[in-house]
Amino acid sequence: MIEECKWRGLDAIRLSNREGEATVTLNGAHVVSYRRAGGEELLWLSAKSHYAEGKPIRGGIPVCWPWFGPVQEPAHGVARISRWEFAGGTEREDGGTEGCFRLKSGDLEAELTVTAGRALRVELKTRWTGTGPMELTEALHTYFRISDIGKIWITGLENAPFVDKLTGETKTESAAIRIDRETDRVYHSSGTTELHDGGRTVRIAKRGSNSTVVWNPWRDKSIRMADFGDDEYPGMVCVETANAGADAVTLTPGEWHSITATIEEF
Ligand code: TA6
Repeated sequence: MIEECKWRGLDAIRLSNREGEATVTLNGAHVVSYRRAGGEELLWLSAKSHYAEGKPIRGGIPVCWPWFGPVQEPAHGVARISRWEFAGGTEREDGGTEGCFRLKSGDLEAELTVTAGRALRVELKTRWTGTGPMELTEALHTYFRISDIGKIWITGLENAPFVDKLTGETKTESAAIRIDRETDRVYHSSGTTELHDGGRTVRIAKRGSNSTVVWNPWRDKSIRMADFGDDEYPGMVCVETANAGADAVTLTPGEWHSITATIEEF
């Protein structure tokens, strides 16, 4: 089913079927909720988040585009604070329910396709219609709901080089990732990662992405963010499907570039 609805006062589209359900606000084409049939909410939302047109939502899957990070104002680009157009939906043969959202920003076009079913699939396509090459950085900045940051571990990034954004160093680690402090890492990796939380595993497979960002603000940074509760950090972790930093994508006029995250819970 594909329904227009209101979600915390925001215009949204709900995509639902026997296998799962997702909700996407037109503000930011922001996936704010996904659960598979019989499952619990996969995505984390801050109790302090803003829910207003033109403001970023703290949680869910912010679309960071056409730049990632504070490289320009606004941080993480314009997509997550812009109103996207809902361009229609499809009930797929494989049982998934798909919604397509579009945004035009100058000579850049973005198209986000969200598919809800047994898995959550998010594809962000970009086309540059200007002249000459254009450098793009981007992220599907996914916030995962977890039981406790001290109990989870992340696999799939062992031995992948990462930039530690807190120190600027480039390092590798051979072990699975466990988090016990503020963590902000941009891994150079095109591989699948898995988030392990007690008996549950969340698999994040991807295409067109050479960066995986792992982030938890811990307490001091949480206190500095007005839309993030001081003591909320233990309940979330970001594992982001991105092209960031040295993994920037150079677009030639007219070509479509695509990045996809497929998220499934076991
Ligand atoms: O993806 C991690 C990160 O780049 C962190 O450095 C932190 O800034 C986070 O994104 C949240 O950024 P935001 O602009 O949403 O507060």
